[in-house]
Amino acid sequence: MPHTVYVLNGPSLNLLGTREPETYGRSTLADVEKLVRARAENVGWTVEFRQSNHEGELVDWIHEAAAKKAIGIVLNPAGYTTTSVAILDAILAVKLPVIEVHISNIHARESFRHDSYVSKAAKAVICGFGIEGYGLAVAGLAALAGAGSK
Ligand code: CA2
Repeated sequence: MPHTVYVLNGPSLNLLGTREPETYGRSTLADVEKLVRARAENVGWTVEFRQSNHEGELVDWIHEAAAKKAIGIVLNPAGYTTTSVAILDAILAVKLPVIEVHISNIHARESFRHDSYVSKAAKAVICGFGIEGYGLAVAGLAALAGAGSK
């Protein structure tokens, strides 16, 4: 059975590519999915790619990833980054490697974006690389898992 990586996207990321291109670029979430699937395929992994505007649904998917024995999670928590103890607790509970991704460099933006609950439990954090950050996160998980390219 191939390993599965869960790629979870938080609120409003369904709008990627349609607003604020100066901050988030012009790629859509469908482009992100395509990129991630290609990178996962390189290491023989399958992808569960999801987006939700609801905190509890993201929590459920983190639990699901663990129940399904996923190899890890790539998570862009979007607006829940700086507010969600529930998502932090879910990550602490599942003990899967979580790579936190932000398209923009949150540290070069308003101070309210800097303090991430998710970072307290994430294995690694990638921000500011645009959507390439998702590809880097898959590569990072593959390096952690010792998966060679296929
Ligand atoms: O840079 C990122 O990936 C963020 O996680 C995006 C969040 C923001 O709250 C974080 O501080 C940084 C916002 C996601 C909203 O998604 C949109 C995408 C395109 C256009 C409008 C909203």
